[in-house]
Amino acid sequence: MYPSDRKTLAVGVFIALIVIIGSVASGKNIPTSEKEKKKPSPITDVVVEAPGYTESGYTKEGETTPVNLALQDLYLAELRVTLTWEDEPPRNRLFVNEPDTFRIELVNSEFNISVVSDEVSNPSGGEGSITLRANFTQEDAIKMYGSGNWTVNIVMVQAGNQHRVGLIHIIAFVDPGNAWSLNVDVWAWQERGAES
Ligand SMILES: [Ca+2]
Ligand SMILES: [Ca+2]
Repeated sequence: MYPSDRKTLAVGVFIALIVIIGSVASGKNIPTSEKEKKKPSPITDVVVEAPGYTESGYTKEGETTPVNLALQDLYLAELRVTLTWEDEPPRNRLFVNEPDTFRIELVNSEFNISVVSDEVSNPSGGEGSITLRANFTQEDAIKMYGSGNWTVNIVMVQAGNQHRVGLIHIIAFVDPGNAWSLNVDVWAWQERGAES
């Protein structure tokens, strides 16, 4: 190999290196959002209602009943969770059944989501109700698509006992817990190609 050939080779390697370094650097400089724009989003801006859930059950005082929601096939836009309950009627007119207190939690452990309601007591002799709402951006919906980890926890905080009218501190009958109804309304970002 002649000295002049070596020089040519060295220059060639040097140019190749510049090209490689240049392409890596320009790749890094492209903002993520611009890269994403090149790929069409799987969803549109339209929000559509999806099938909801209705469940009922009974939870003892101090216990939690988890209800799993199968939402993996949706690009979630909004979840609205409503718990309703009615305390048992008192034994007779001489008794009062003190209100029961619930709390609900909407949880997705995979995405560190935990929306917790206040603790709510039913009005004496009336129906208690708690509603939790969670909204998700299109970006979040795309990230969470496919997650099967949605759970609503129904927490029976306290069941107020029955006592004789006027004798608040003397328990006549222990209230062990309460029945409830759960309703989950679901809205999702419409999938591209599903427009009617
Ligand atoms: Ca009660
Ligand atoms: Ca009760």
